Amino acid sequence: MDTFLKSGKGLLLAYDQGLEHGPSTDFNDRNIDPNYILDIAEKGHFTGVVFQKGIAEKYYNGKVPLIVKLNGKTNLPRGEPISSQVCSVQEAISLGAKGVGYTIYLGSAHENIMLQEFGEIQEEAHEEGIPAIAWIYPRGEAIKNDVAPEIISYAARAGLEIGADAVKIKYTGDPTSFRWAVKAAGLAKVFMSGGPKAPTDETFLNQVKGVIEAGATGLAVGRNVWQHADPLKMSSALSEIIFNGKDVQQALGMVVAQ
Ligand code: FBP
Repeated sequence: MDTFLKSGKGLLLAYDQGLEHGPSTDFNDRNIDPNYILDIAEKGHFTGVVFQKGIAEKYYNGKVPLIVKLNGKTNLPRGEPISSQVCSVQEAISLGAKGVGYTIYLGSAHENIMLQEFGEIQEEAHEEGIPAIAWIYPRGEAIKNDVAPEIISYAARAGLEIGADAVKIKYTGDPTSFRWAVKAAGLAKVFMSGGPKAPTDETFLNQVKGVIEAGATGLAVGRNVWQHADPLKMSSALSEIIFNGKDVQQALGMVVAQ
């Protein structure tokens, strides 16, 4: 995972929402352009950028280390969620990937298929000497609250046990319960998943601070950065918390600074 870390911490820019949510839900005239995202990734000093293979193939410019997501789904079908593999480890590497990502909907009636597929890509990735990162989102009929501390820590632990080098999980809402999730993940690095754009910058920065205080490695964020009016200022604020240990008020100063 070292390729994606700076002083042991990481800030990843996620941009697979076009497939996951559809263009009208998340994108506007600016952020629908992948070049806009690449620019933010570079100028915002992100330690990694996450694309599906189509975007990687047509836009990736080699400036920020690449993670290719190997599976995906749309939000159009109903029923138990399943995200199937759409790209191989070899193809990801040929596109310049230094790591691969895979989403598992833990608790779905189809979790067995995703666990098995992840097992295979984890072994291939390790044979190639690159990390396998698991987006682990508890989801489906069996999951009543997908951010309950016991569910999130279960996701983190499952990630460790299936060999993920890093897990991307949602925030539990407070540093104390998130600390348990980080502990459950053991030597697997923990990244918080950004989520929909928070109502205020302070709200989001508080979450990020809580996650770092809990011992997480960092953040894999999309919408809270590239939907922001000034993504580079938000990126600076995130860097101040994650890499420089600043508090929320100091980081907030970066967002409002002219
Ligand atoms: P955001 O920071 O925009 O939430 O991105 C993180 C992410 O994991 C993306 O990689 C992915 O597209 C999205 O969230 C999936 O969101 P969900 O499955 O919760 O709708």
